[in-house]
Amino acid sequence: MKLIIAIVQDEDASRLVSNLMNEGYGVTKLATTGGFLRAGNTTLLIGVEDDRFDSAMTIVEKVCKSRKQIATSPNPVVGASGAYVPYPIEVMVGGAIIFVVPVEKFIKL
Ligand code: 2BA
Repeated sequence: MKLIIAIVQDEDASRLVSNLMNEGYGVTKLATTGGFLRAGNTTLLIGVEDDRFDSAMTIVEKVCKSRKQIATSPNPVVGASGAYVPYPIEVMVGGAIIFVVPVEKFIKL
């Protein structure tokens, strides 16, 4: 068994959960915050049997799109007045950041 930890954009999260649930996967959805943009994103925990891993990944790839996002720089510059001025930056976010972890045991009590 494997645990897929998928960090996805909020816009994709509902559809991804629905598509996974429709195919019989167990999913846990966590509201998370990215360290760089300090903006909300969604982390899904998906426990899958090895023989269903590829098909779960296919669903994630199909649903999660990468997007340009305009955000306020987390490192503001010092303006002429001496004040810290936030400035907009463009970053490419997503489709998904994925960690795959082997599961030693799956216990359901
Ligand atoms: P954030 O940390 O808010 O990062 C959002 C996007 O900002 C990143 O998209 C990337 O395009 C950009 N970015 C991040 N750090 C940067 C930096 N130091 N300089 C310039 N641009 C930077 P993604 O790479 O698609 O990451 C989306 C979210 O996935 C991240 O949100 C974070 O929550 C998570 N993530 C990414 N890599 C991770 C890792 N190695 N470990 C844990 N979480 C990770």
